[in-house]
Amino acid sequence: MKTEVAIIGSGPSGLLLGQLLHSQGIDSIILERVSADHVLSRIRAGVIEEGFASLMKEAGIADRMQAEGEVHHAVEIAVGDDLHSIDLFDLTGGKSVTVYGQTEITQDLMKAREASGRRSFYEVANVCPQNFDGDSPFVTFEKDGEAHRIDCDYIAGCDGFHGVSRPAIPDGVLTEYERVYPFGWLGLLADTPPVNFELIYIKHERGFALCSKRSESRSRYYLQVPLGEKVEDWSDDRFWEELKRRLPSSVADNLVTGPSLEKSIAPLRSFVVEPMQYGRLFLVGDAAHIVPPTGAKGLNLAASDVATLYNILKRVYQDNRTDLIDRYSEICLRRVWNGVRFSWWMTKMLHHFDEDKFEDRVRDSELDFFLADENRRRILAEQYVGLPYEPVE
Ligand code: FAS
Ligand code: PHB
Repeated sequence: MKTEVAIIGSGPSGLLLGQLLHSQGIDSIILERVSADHVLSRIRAGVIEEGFASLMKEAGIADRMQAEGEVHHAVEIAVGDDLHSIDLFDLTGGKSVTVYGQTEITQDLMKAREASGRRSFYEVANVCPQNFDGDSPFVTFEKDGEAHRIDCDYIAGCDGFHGVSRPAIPDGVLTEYERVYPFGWLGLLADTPPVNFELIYIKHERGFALCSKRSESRSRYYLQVPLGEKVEDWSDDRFWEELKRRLPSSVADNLVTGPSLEKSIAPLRSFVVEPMQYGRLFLVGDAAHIVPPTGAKGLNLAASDVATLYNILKRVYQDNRTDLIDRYSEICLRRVWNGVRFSWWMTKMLHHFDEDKFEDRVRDSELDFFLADENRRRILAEQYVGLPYEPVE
């Protein structure tokens, strides 16, 4: 088989890249290790930056997000029983975020991929990117026990943190930066009306909590739990009781509980690999970086990587601007490190760490300092709505 861009991974990064390339008449083949249903069963991100929303419009897949997504002009931070509103719209001169689940985005992208007629292979095995340090890269894989080879111009490694693309780069090329946090997030999804219209990030002595949503009838909640916790030790009742104890009293009475549709524990880490490319192989999204979800940046950073790679490849195919190929990693990493820093900062300020009391008090003081003043709240707001995408010129 031949194509212009071989894409490994059919998560949001791979699907969005494939759809944008298709909009410019550039062919791609997507390879995915699991079934489409399995990809859709993962409950992940919920907050979309304006840059991502614009990209979805450019890809022609924004209709349902515009109809069903919920635009939010503010976000709230609870410190113990005090609720602080961060007026994103006022503080950023009119910017907002959209609440629209990653599952819905992936569903919209899969539907568009099918309509585009571009080739995708699910439930493949032994995917192996090869010869990408030369001019004729290719990818081999197996499907139903049969071996296949895709000859291509470029390979996009959109295969997440546990994919094969990053490890395929020779030893000694990559530098890894990592921070593993001493806790995880226990997430619960339920068909119950959300406790609050705005999202609430809660700093509490018992641990962090987050009140989010997927719609006005479907809630998404998270509790900070120690490492090693098992989801089977958390009954729905235990989850709801613990969440209620961490909620500020002004909203606790609004909590509507119900049976969980999904419950899982996600470990928290910060991770970046440099560079994000090698020859004709590009690392995109979670294949190159991971952030703790406290800043709602994971999926949004994946989107800005896709925007950069798409804009480079568009210029390569349309204007023969092959000089831009080597700019991908440098452009992506500037925005990635801003997102990594913001996610680390929000995680550090809002979570309960068991280290020495001095660090805890310094963290309390830092959060109070930024909440206490409009100009300092603006620093938080501008990063939460997302920094601008860097143009490719
Ligand atoms: P993904 O991991 O989504 O997709 C990679 C795809 O590649 C997967 O479908 C995988 O099956 C496939 N793949 C892997 N190896 C392969 C191989 N060898 N061959 C073929 N295919 C292969 N972000 C937020 O903003 N907010 C959140 O609340 C949030 N919660 C999260 C919870 C969890 C448990 C995780 C893991 C992530 C969370 N994230 C969150 C981040 C998440 O949304 C990612 O940023 C987003 O999924 C990134 O998309 P991709 O880069 O496409 O990677
Ligand atoms: C979610 O709704 O899943 C969500 C929202 C905001 C975050 C993290 C997760 O920061």
